[in-house]
Formats: sequence, structure tokens, C-alpha cells
Amino acid sequence: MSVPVVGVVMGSESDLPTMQGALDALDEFAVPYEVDVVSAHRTPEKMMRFGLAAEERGFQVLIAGAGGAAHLPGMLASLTTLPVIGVPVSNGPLQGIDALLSIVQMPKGVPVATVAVGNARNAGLLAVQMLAIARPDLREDLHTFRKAQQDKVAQMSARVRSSQ
Ligand code: RP5
Repeated sequence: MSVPVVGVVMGSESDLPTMQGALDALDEFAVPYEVDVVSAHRTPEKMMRFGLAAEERGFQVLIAGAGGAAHLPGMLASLTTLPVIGVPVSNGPLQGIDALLSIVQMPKGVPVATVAVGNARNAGLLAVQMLAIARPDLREDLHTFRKAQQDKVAQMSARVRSSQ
């Protein structure tokens, strides 16, 4: 078993369908991760334990998804110097805008990276890019991934142009 290098946490099991995008991206690049439910307001002691132990446990990046007031990414960032990527989860009447503003408006001194509402896939990809700083094999895989995206758009372009 590989040692997890990315810790993926979310405030509730109800966040999992959204956060699956991050897990899928990490799987695609064969990046080992650990996933858990850690709630900032319902299990604050577990959040403290997780955040404080994250570095010595070998994680290199944390991804934290939460909806509503979304304290989890910022609170975890306050407990570790590891980079934390927050995923605003759309949950409730404000459709994720509440979570987005809560995460992106982190006061100065403790940064939190933020992706678009519900875009956990980008959180996974950003984590891979962070790891690739020290992993030439991952960087190569990222170049291959980007090339595949370009090829898909080239195919779209050809289809659209030939349909007119
Ligand atoms: C937040 O409250 C969670 O991140 C979730 O997005 C939201 C609702 O949680 P549940 O009521 O579905 O458990 O803490």
C-alpha cells in the first residue's frame, strides 16, 4: 500500500458526490490519498487532530470541501503549513456562494487556495500540479493530460466547422 500524500476531507458525507471529482482526478494520476469526513463545527476536536498531525503523517497537500459557512478549509490551513485547497460545496439556498465567499475571503496570513463552486476535479488536478513540483514523472503525466485535452478540443473544432 502506498503512503497517502493527499488528505481529502469534507464536512459531511453529503459532500461526497461533489468531492468525488477530486478523488477521480487523483486516481487518474495514481496519486495515493486518504479520504475522511471531518466537520469543523460538529467534530472540531477531530479537525484539530487531523490538521495538527497532517505534516508528520506524510501528507503533502490537503483538499477540504465544505458547504454553508465552510470553515473547514481555513481552519485546517491554520493548523498546518501544508497547502490547503478548498472546495466550495453547493448546499442549500445560496447554492455554494456562501461557501465560496467563506473560503476565498480567508484573511491575510493563512492562505487557502480556492476552486470554483463544486469543481472538486480542479482541486484534485491542482494537488497533482503541486506534487509535480518535486515529481518529474507526474509533470510528464500532466503534459500528456493537457495534450489529450487539446486533442479533444481540436476534434470538437473539426466537428463544428465541418457541420456548418
Ligand atoms: C457542512 O454542512 C458540510 O460540508 C455540508 O456541505 C453541509 C451540510 O451537511 P449535512 O447536513 O448534509 O451533514 O458542514
